[in-house]
Amino acid sequence: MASSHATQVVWVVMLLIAVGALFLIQPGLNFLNRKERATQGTMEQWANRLDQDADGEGGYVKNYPATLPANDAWGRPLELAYHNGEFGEVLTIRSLGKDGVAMTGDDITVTRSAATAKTVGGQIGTAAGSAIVEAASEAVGSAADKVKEKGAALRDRLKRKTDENTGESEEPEPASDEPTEDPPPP
Ligand SMILES: [Ca+2]
Repeated sequence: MASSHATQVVWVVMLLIAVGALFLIQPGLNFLNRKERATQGTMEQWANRLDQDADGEGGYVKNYPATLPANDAWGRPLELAYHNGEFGEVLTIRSLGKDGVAMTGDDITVTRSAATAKTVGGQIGTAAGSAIVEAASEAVGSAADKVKEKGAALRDRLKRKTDENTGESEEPEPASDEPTEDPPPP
């Protein structure tokens, strides 16, 4: 009984140590995340500011040097670069991250595109528009064909009925009088 009690005490103490360790580690992790979050916030503000310098034709007016007059949370200046994207110029703001070395895993980047909503919307709108028109005319075309086929089939049937009634036709009823179905997809 006594040894079982001792075992329980050991477990409780170990549990307390584990919980205590978590509490000690937690602030350290938060502190690291705080620096990254602060850097990200600064970068977003700069990105929004620079994004307003879009020239309306898919480019940017460049009012700032490649080294921005702003630092990340590790005290190093943020870097600014431009490149041509699919719909317009793209600006990238980069923090070298904790290690201070460019192009490593801890870098933080924020991007904006100079393609205005209007430009992109216009292009997408045009593409989507012609796709819709194409699809619609195909649908209308095939519907019209269907109607025509059905009409022809109906006419044939009526004609046969009339012929039967007047006794002028000896034609047997075909097994399938609906050869109008689309062929099965490949
Ligand atoms: Ca880095």
